[in-house]
Amino acid sequence: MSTDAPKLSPVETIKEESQFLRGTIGEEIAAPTDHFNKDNLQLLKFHGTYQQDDRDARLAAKKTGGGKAYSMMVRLRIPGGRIGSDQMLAMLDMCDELGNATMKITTRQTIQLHGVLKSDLRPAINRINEIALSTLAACGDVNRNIMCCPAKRCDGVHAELEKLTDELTAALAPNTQAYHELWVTDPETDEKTLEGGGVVEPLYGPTYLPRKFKVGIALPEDNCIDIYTQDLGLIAVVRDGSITGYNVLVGGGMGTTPSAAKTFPALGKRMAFVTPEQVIEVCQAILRVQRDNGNRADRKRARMKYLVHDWGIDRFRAEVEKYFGASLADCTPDDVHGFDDHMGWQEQGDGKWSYGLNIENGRLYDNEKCQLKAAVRVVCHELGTEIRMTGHQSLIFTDISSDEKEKLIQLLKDHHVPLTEETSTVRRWSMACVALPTCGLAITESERRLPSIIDGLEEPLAKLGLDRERFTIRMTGCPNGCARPYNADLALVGKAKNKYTLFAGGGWLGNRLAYIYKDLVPDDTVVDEIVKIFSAFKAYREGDESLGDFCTRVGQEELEKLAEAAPKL
Ligand code: SRM
Ligand code: SF4
Repeated sequence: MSTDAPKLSPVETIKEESQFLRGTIGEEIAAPTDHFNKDNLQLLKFHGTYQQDDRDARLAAKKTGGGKAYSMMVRLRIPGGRIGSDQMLAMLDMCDELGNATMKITTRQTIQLHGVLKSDLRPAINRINEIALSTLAACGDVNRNIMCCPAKRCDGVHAELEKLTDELTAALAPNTQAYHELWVTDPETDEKTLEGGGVVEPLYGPTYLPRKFKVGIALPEDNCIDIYTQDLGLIAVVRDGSITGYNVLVGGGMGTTPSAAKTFPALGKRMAFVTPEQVIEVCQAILRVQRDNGNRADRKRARMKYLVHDWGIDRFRAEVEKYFGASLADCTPDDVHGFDDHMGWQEQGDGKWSYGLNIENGRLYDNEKCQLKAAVRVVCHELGTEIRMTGHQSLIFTDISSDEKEKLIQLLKDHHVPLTEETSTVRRWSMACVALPTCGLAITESERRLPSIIDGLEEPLAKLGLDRERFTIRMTGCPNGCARPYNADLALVGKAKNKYTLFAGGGWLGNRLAYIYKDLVPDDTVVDEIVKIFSAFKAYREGDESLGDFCTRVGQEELEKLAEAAPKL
């Protein structure tokens, strides 16, 4: 029998045969091995965990004939990045006891533990659930952690956004009992409830989505969650202090494979306006359109951005309206026009304060120079603050009274933590993905390299008088785009061993894609190349245009000429 339907990708079969994400994970957890088998690895992602091996150790082992040093990365789902100080303390304990003693705040406002041994995986996820957090759907072909402005503000608008984030998280969550059975209940004594038939997952069905799915919610004046990079973005429309609805954007996404022209980064497209009463059902309808029509044969083209691109926004919207059962209104003109990173002191509106602490590349650690982890621990302990994580891998301590402000700063100073006020603007607005040594897809360094690149840029920026200029520099160890490089003012994307593609012309507002300025830039020339761009910006900038606006106005070829022509430092 021949059929024209393209062959499904192998991951589709794994999902279908998995009994709603069970596979043989239970048996493998019980087995005395140091790693999981291939099929279960795909399923484990839905449970919030990835198998990795330390790539530094792999390299060393190669020389001595040793094997891989396997461990698990465990990612939490923390809607809008809101977490209690007790929960933060428990996670800090866990990273010391079960992880590699560091904790990573991610670009989607959540936490990752690295270095968890297979034998500690069940206890780790179990403990996470015991503190009322979860890892379910932190990864996998489902809706991921929903991003939302983390600022604590005592106004109706922020409260409404937080409520929507929580409701939408529940409305788009997978329903399978497998998670509970594997990690939460006692495998020895508790009964298993093996499921069958599509009704178990009324929203997803037995094969879930063709690929990951990401949602973000923003305010026009504050695009701190990068709305244009989300599969589904909601921009709140506010009139007289109340939310009247949301402009819905669809089809954003960063990942690309440079050698495959069929793949590309894309900004979300404005689709329709929805009222607060419609928003959840419309989001479910969008997810279902992608579920039923997204590409299940080619995972490289399975994200919703390709469906939106291939169909065009009008056809996509018509299909969403069909699933929703009614036509939708057009978008209002409201769009993003500001970006607050919420760093430093900000008033909450209830007499209390929040303090945003810049965490370089989101990594919490302790060493002789700086005891960041210990500082967060003591602040949580002594000031009992609620913590919020930002989409720029940083954190915000909330609910600080005026009397406690000095104490908070002193605690940070006692642990030699650089205060936000002492951090250069360029460092504050930079971010890097994890990359080496844990990321299996990394081609180059990123998180471990960006700090020294920023070191090299600070002095030239000061000499040029640009040290207070706000622009984003983002870095990733491969083209997958985990630090959202393709809409930044400047970006470095790992392309080959020790070589980066240098992008220019995005912007801090996040609503424009950057272009390739130079490809295969050797690591040791990266700082020089960027300084030359700064010099051109200083010499040829018009008015107060931003770095990204300047790069876009002049374009790639001219920028290269201006970078050579500009006075050298
Ligand atoms: Fe990511 C895969 C880390 C945000 C696009 N990402 C990975 C993996 C799991 C590597 C893998 O598949 O084996 C990385 C784990 C590394 C490690 O050791 O921890 C990884 N991604 C991260 C994090 C931790 C980067 C960070 O330093 O903060 C971020 C976790 C976010 C979260 O909490 O959920 C992270 N990843 C992103 C983002 C940014 C965002 O979502 O806002 C993107 C670009 C947006 C997008 O999805 O288009 C992103 N990650 C990818 C892709 C490319 C997807 C694509 O459509 O092509 C991959 C590879 C894949 O899925 O095949 C990937
Ligand atoms: Fe890994 Fe690439 Fe993502 Fe960086 S961008 S974390 S190297 S997959």
